[in-house]
Amino acid sequence: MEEEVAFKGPQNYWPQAGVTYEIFVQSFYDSNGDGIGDFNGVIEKLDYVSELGAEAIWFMPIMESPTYHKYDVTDYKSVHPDYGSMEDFKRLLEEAHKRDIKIVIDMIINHTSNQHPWFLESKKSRDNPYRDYYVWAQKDTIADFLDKKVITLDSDNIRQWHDPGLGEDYYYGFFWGGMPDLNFDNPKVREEIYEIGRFWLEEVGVDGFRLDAAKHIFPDDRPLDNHEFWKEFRAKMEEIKPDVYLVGEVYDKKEVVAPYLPGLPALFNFDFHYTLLDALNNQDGMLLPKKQKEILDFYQGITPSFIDATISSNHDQPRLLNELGSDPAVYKQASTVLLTMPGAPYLYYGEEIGMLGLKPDENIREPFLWDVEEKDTGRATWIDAEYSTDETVTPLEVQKNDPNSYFNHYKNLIALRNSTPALAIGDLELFEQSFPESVMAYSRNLENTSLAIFHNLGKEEVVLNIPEGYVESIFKLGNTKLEGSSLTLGPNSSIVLN
Ligand SMILES: [Ca+2]
Ligand SMILES: [Ca+2]
Repeated sequence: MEEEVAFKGPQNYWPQAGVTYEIFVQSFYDSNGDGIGDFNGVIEKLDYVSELGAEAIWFMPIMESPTYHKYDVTDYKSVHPDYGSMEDFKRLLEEAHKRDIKIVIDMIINHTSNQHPWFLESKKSRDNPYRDYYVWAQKDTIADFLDKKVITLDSDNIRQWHDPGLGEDYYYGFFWGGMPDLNFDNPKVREEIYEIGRFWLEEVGVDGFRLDAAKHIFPDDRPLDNHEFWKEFRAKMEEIKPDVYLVGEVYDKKEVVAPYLPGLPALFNFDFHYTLLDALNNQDGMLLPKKQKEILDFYQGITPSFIDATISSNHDQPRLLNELGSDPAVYKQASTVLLTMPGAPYLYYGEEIGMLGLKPDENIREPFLWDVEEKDTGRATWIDAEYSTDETVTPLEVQKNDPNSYFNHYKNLIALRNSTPALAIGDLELFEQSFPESVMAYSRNLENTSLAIFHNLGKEEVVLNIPEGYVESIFKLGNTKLEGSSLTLGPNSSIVLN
């Protein structure tokens, strides 16, 4: 197994196509030995993020919250003290910007914590000034919904209406009772949210937001109101920072996702994630390129300018290596597909060293393994790792010295993408001719450059005739052989041809 990279040299493709690295601060790097990752720890590892080739970081929630995951905020203008002070965070921003790394933070506005001062006020009485910050209903008006089981891609909650134990009034919380939904029909709530956006962009200096639960602002039967809200949000944020970056989580299929584009110029492509897994696990060569072409054409029909945020995993999914039968060859191929397809790829921390983890969520968010345990002074210990331990995952420092490690594979591929314009921003085209069933084939085209990319997802060697004009390999994974127009692809091998 040998990898070769021909091109090198920096380019700046973010946000259209550069790699964004998703960090869970809690599990990343603990700088002060209290067991919890922190901002100063991230600062120490910014050079690592650069080395990896990522151009931006998305931080999972950093604001005050009673839970370890912090998706239920109690103070929108704070940072969680476990992670450090606001001064530490501002220093992090400054250090990141010095290295040309953009910072995007998770913004959770669909709901707050039930410990948020607004909610504590809201539940006091019907005439409290904060009552209408949330969604309330009398029990008898929502009788039909009380035990209704609602299961969506992003929630397996069985009920949305919750009893605070104060009489006949129930409140709405889409995900769970600990996270009451804000009432976006109330203009005061919208003003509060815009002010919070202003605070982070103007006073703190972040580059943008990842918008959590973007399709749940209004209930499912009001999609048009959701689309309108995000257009208003975008306009307000662009008044403050014209180049603000907004990426939305609309956890659904393309028909539901695309209408959000005018308000949320970047959207996560969850179809990409699921189709990638299907393709690799079923050795179905053309499934993903066809799907991806369909999605991009569909988006194009809605708006000509959008950012397709592609993902191979994130903090809500089982670790990618687990999803792929723990097969290292398939795993390396998954990232080769992600990083040779169009889009703005997101890389979840730890995937570059092959971290493992299955649900519950805590275990797909385990501490990063920087070095072998006895030398790993920065490893977080807030949780006892069940899946990613020294016995199961090779720590980064060890991987750095192995040219065939996951880390070097990711690093080489990202470097190739960053230095190859057609790979970063070229159009996606499918070939007219057909190839063996296990072969994924597509080209990436920009001006006079055309790259042909072939992946054999199968476990048997295949031989194919490639289209004319491609003569030289610029990246290889696994066993491949090109002789004239005859290309031999070993099991789980990939090649990029120029
Ligand atoms: Ca710490
Ligand atoms: Ca909502």
